[in-house]
Amino acid sequence: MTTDTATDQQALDELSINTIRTLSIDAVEKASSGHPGAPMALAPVAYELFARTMKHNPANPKWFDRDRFVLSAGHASMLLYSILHLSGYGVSMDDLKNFRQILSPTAGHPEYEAEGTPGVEITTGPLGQGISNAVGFALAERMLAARFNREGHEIIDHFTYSIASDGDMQEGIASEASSLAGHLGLGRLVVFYDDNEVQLAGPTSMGFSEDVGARYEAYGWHVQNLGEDLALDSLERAIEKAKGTQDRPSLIILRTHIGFGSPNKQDSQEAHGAALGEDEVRLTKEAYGWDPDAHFLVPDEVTERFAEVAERGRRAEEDWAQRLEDYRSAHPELAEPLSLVMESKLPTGWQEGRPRFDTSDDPIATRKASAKVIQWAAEKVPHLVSGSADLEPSTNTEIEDGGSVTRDDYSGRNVHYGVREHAMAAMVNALNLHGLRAFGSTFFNFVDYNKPSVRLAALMGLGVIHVYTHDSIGLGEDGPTHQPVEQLTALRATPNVNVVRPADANETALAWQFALEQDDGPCALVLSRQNLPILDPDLIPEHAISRGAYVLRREGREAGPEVILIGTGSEVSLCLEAAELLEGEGVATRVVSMPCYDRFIEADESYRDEVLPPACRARVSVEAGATFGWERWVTEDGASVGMHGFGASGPGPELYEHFGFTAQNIAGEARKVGERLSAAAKN
Ligand SMILES: Cc1ncc(C[n+]2csc(CCOP(=O)(O)OP(=O)(O)O)c2C)c(N)n1
Ligand SMILES: [Mg+2]
Repeated sequence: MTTDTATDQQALDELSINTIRTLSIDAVEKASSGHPGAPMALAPVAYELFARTMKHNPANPKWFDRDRFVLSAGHASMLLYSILHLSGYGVSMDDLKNFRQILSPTAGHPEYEAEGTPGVEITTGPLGQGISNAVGFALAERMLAARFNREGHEIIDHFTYSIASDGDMQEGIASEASSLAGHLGLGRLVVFYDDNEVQLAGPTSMGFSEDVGARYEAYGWHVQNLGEDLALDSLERAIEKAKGTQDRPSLIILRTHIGFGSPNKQDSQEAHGAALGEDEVRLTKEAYGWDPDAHFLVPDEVTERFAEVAERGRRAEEDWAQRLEDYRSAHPELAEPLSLVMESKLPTGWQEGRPRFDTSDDPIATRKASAKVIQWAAEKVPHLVSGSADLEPSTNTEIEDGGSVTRDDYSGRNVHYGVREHAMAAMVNALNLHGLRAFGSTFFNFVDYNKPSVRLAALMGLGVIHVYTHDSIGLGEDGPTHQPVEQLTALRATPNVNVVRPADANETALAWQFALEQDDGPCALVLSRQNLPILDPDLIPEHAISRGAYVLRREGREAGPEVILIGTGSEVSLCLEAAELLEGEGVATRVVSMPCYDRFIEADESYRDEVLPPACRARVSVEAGATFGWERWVTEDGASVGMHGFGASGPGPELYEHFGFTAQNIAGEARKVGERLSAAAKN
């Protein structure tokens, strides 16, 4: 390259970077809301990644072997939208002009949807999530490489890049995930830390003074600090070094200036989360050598520059597609399992041979039944991957003979997340988005430790699964710190989550099948620690979970029930006992098992009326959790046996007595409801 062309190239790079900056500024200005400061500062990094470093094909954002990019600092969304637009992803100029408007693909924070904004790999915005998702993507890449790559066929061979801000670094989840990434030696992860010494409320010095680099070194990361040097060649050299360090994840620290180029707002929190204002925009554009009267301007040279990027990406994918064909003919036995991952699918006929438990079998905890079902599912679904936050001996979630995922061998099927529930859930989201059918597990009470990531899975419509055992006071002596009370209610209130609390081993088998079939929202499998009697499998319909509830015990008269007992999970058997007592007194009693409250809401009205005939208002719900929400099914005329405070430390069976979860008490509540209703009828 002659000096002249080098200078030309530099000028073109600079022009491209300023295009990212001004597009971001203009979009925020037009929306009168958003975050211009970070995109202005980080434009060189986005340009370096998308135009020079990353292996990606804008024409096919779903290319399987692409490098992944996660904008952990989701508030800087305009940085991503600008670079996606310029690179030729399906984000149009109109989309940029509609930044933050209803139904626009350029939402306030990047939102992933199956057929959503092209190039957005995962939803970010709640700080700390993205960097943890990036750890999950990097782990998925290694796990898939270990499964599928063969000598001379590196069919899975990509990197994960992320940009994280001060807020990301302050969040606990980032520490959890980064610690695990270091432990697992995820060398194909490259994170840029935007060390700009400013956050929303003011300078970071108000509440943040640790040495982030030293912290990441202690996690086992490779750390480089470029200071203020954001020259493209410096970035590129640092990235090359990071990529060359294959046994450790990399952190590249950049001392940037928020609101770069803005004469009055650079380095101030004022550039963080508000439009710069018309006058300041003019001054800033002038500082960039930009026409202050131009809006949403993309110079022709920049368009041409990115056309090269698109062309390079197209060729890269073409080359890979050829290699994939070669791979498939060299290893035909791997073609099918790889397709399942690439298409996030289950093998045809996988449901055959679902475990069945008999009434003559000993009572069994649903967590233990789940363990048996997991072995069956693991055999049928090769890309099923288990994991636990240090509780697999208790959640019974290990895939036997599946092996552990370690830094020396990623081919295992059990991920040991350590006591890092939040990072686990964020990583499970990414593992699933990368095609693995990964699930996490912990005690139900600790859903509070990972709920933010489960919520994002719900928002994204990801069919992730979480196994939550020790689901009530029934867990016993560990006491109220471990006994969930309000967790069922909280999860049920979260849109798009299927909360399944099976009543016995057979409902558990169905629940697993249901969970694995979900591909548009998460499923929480809420399981008991204590043993439960096995219900007659012939009484449990195939739609028991998908329709949410069913009649488990029919009343002993043609005219319909006088009383309906509605139970979930471990309380269903108690309802059956109570029904025997009531029926013995001549009260026609129906028992409804409701393993999935959420699904029952969505079931046809006619089906709901069949299960809960509107004429019968004497209804009692029984669940060892908060009663909040049960009015919906028992109506104002019914009653709810549930928890009205926290649990207590003591043996499980005694706690059940103590808190009124006995057949006698349930029957008593039903009688009271019946009496109240007949008294009202006489008045
Ligand atoms: C979990 C979470 N808490 C709070 C916020 C609101 N919020 C958005 S950005 C931000 C901090 C911004 O500081 P920094 O991360 O350094 O970004 P910068 O201003 O440097 O771009 C906060 C508190 C959030 N998005 N996520
Ligand atoms: Mg900051």
